[in-house]
Amino acid sequence: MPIAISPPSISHYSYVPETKEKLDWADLPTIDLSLYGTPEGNAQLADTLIKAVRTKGFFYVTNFGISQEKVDKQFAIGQKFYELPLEEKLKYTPDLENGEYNGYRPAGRTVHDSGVRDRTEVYNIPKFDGFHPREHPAPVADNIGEIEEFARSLHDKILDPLHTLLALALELPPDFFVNLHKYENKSEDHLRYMKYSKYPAEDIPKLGGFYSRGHTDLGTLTLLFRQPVAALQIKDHETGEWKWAKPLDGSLTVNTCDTLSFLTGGYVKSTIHRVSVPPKDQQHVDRLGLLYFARPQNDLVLNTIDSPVLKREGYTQNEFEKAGVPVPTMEEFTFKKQKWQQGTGNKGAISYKEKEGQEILPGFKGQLFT
Ligand SMILES: O=C(O)CCC(=O)C(=O)O
Ligand SMILES: [Fe+2]
Repeated sequence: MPIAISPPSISHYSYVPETKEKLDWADLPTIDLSLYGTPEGNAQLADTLIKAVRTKGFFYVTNFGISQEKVDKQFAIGQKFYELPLEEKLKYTPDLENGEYNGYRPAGRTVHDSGVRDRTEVYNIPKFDGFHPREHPAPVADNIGEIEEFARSLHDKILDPLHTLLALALELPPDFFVNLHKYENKSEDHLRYMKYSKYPAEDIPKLGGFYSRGHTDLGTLTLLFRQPVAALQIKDHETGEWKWAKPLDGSLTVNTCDTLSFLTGGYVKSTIHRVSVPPKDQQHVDRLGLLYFARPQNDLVLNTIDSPVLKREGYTQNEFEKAGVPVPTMEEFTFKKQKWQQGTGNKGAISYKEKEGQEILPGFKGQLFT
């Protein structure tokens, strides 16, 4: 019988070599999901997880049960997408000024202090929950079944276990967070292919050291797949020091985000991270990223949850509640923060300085960090 071979162009992705430089790497805890599923394993992992998110805000996840081949295929699809001509990609740009974010975001909308523009492109693919129908260009449309399967597997194999562990750590019913993130409920989760194009050597000194400024993400958890160009840096909650996130084989990195901080009254902090200029031996390559942004259902009102741990520890009010302002729903918060992140005030491009400190909602300001 003939063997079906898929075209090499889409099934293959070559990773660039890792840096040889000695960087100040973060020492991050690991959630080994091969231990998940027994009462003892879950108790141990829940303890590691809550300590990780309260101290570092970032952790590795290993043994999550999705093959490297499936991950590589997603990078390959992302790469094919970015090879499309700009005019083709621009056909998929949503109303970024008003907080729409699924589809294509071109580079050049943010201006560094020196006047040099960013070189970061984003393609976001919404959750396949029936509420977000979208047209996609060929490299994505031709593989949409596999993309859906991959996105759903992230939910089942990674997010559900992490959400269960988090509920255990907060002494809540185990399905508490799983139920707020049900795949069939309308939410603004998305899968992202992200490309940071290399800069001409003469522009690198004009970047102030960063491809993008320090920020927090807006959802509950962000999953970042391993890619070898060192650039992601994390601000340690305890020491305030910036450390590099090391690309570890067979792992993904996870960070906690704004919504989890709201829901836990600040007990779990939203992690500050930034994208640095890569080390010298990697400045000549493009950096392709694969990410998944998890968010609870849109109609959730973002009040602090009722947890025995939070009560005992005194984390019973988030910033909205403390300020006595209306507490937004997830949908309201998402679109307002996306608008702040992506909007340029209809000018086409905006500086970091102009964005810093703008009010997103009463009780919550947009912050950028260096
Ligand atoms: O590319 C990275 O490593 C991080 C990207 C990031 O922080 C984001 O897209 O929110
Ligand atoms: Fe981020």
